[in-house]
Amino acid sequence: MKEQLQELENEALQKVEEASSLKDLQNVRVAYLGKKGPITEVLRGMGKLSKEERPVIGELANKVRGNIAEAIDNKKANIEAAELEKQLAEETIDVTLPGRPVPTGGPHLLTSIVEEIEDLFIGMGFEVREGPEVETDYYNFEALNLPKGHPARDMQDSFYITEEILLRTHTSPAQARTMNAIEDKRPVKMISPGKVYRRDTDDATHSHQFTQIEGLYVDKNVRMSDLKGVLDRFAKQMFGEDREIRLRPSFFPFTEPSVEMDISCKVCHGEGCSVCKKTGWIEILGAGMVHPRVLEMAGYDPKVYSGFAFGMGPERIAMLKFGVDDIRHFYTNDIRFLKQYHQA
Ligand code: 2NL
Repeated sequence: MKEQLQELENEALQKVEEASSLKDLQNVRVAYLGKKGPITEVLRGMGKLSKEERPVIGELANKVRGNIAEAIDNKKANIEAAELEKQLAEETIDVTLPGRPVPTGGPHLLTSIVEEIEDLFIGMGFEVREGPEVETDYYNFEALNLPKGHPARDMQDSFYITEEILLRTHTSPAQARTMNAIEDKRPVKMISPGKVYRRDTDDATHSHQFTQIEGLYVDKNVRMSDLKGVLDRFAKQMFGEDREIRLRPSFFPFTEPSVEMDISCKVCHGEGCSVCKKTGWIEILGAGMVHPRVLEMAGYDPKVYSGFAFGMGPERIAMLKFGVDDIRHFYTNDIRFLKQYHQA
């Protein structure tokens, strides 16, 4: 029996030596150490041995089993190391391959347009000043010559937090606040971009939340021709040097006189087509000379100072510039829409 065990050991060690893969090794383990293997068999047959033989054979069988297991473990480590070595040698990185493109984000179309408009006015000496979106009735309406009960308040119905606090309906209150805060009443030349809110039903051209950019220039001797010159520059820089502007009389409670500005249609150059509804002109923004009462409420003497102001919707500017047909595209964040303008 001793010889049988010794032979088994030699045979198993030989097989371990010959194994060239983890699978071979596993087969050796099952064949020699498994439940149906020869060593288990020897141990099972121990009952038939004499009392003297039993511990000797038992010890030897355990030793043989230990030696085989150890040989398998060692060989396993060797094979694994060799496989890793082989993998490292084979799987080298080809640094000359082109990289995988990493998808990058970009500014939202509305952000790009607002920044373009800001840069344009900064170039003409305007400062960017922002104000709160949650406003008081005073700054949103009163200070802009829209007293309680004024019919124009209806058109700017808003979301009220209390009777006196609301979501602003335009960015004008930011300008009124800025004028108010200037203690030495020096000239003001600012633009004010930001979100505004109105109680409105959303459709292709209306949204209950949208953005505005307003401009204000208050100084001595500011005239309507200054307004026209600044807006003409804006229109040409934004839409093309071949564009003309035209001012039409209009009404805003905070300006007197008030105007609406159109730009010539680039499709028909003033001839009349479907883009401009056959008029040759496209409405871009509203403007006017700051109402003397608005100046006075902000602490500027209307006998000494005058000013112009204008307001526009960046969504509308972007829609005209890029032919966007639905204002809701700006807010629903469909990446297929937004991606088209990452270079804009
Ligand atoms: C429009 C018209 C306008 C103003 C905004 C303004 C601000 C102050 C004083 C006077 Cl502090 N006016 N802003 C003036 C005229 C028109 O906006 O259609 N916006 C989209």
